[in-house]
Amino acid sequence: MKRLLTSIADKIERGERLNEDEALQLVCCDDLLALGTLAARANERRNGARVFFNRNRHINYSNVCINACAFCAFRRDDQQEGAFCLSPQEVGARAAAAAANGAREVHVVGGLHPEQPLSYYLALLQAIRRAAPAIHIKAFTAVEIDHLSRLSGLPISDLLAELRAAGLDSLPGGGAEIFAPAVRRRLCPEKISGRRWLEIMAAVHGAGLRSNATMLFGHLEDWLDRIDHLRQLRELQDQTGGFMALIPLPYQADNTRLPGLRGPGGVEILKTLAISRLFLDNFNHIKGYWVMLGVKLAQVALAFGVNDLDGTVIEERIGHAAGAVSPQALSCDDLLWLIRRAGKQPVERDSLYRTVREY
Ligand code: V47
Repeated sequence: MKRLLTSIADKIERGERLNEDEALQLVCCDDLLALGTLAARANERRNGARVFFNRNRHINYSNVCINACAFCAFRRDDQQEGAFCLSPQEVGARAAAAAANGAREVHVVGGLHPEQPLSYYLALLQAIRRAAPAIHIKAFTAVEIDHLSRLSGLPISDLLAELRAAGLDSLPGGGAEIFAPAVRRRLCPEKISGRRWLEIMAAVHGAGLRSNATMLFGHLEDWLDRIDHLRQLRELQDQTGGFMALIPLPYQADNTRLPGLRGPGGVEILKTLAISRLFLDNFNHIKGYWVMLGVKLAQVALAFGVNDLDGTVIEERIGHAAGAVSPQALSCDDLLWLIRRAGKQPVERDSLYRTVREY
């Protein structure tokens, strides 16, 4: 193992790419701290001591969804108790309030609604744009984009052009889950395939929009599936360069339909973050999403290759429906404190990772 770690350390210093075999060998490494040190070094070569955050607000416009993913505690059937669908005016009002509080970005996602036409989604974007003209609108996962394309009959490129004209600025990374078809069949059988998710992201990047990517882990998949997922993201990134960050999402188990699963423990989460950092040599940023990691583990993750803590978030529903124990929001002071106490330099960024302020 020592020899493997040394040869990987050499590769990192030379800026060479790890292959899948090497990534799988790292999985067998029981020396968590050595693995973390390697990932931290890979990150440091890229980002130094800088750790990014932004002032953002999540807005979930609806929890009504025609899919019924087994891991999702957020979705409801139309008419079911607790189902909601916000009007464009309500979404606009939330964006205006967020902007008044200093937010630079809204992150807007929801379920696949059975009734709402494309005009509803365009109205959402227009309402935000009117209410908060300067705010960056990061909206709609590849899964929603596929849904809108099917319901409107528009090819993806035309659809993206319409959404852009209405205010869309970039796309979040949700809905990727884990690409392996055998896992997806049990986890989210109605959802678009991993291949389709990648195809849509290729079109998004081809249209000149940037996006993120996610990996949902710690449920039915194994390490081979995780490395395969990362490999496919790396290959697309080689072609397009359009991904900004990977967000590894540890599975939250409450109120879901995967009986007997607890989600990954802290050691497995840190290992997954570190291996993601080491393997994805063409991603600039690995985001530690404190909502799902927990605030304190997200801070520790800054020593395991993570260089971005997402942002203030303000109102989160998807992870909390599944039992996430984190708060709803962090203040800028909280984020600054976490980053500084990890021995790092806080950098407030915009949605495209341009520096807003160095602290
Ligand atoms: O797509 C759903 C995941 C995602 C559970 O792009 C769950 O900047 C864990 O994508 N346990 C939404 N995860 C969150 C997301 C995201 C978050 C922060 C930043 C960005 C970004 C994207 O949450 C869903 C799904 O993959 N999810 N249920 C669960 N029980």
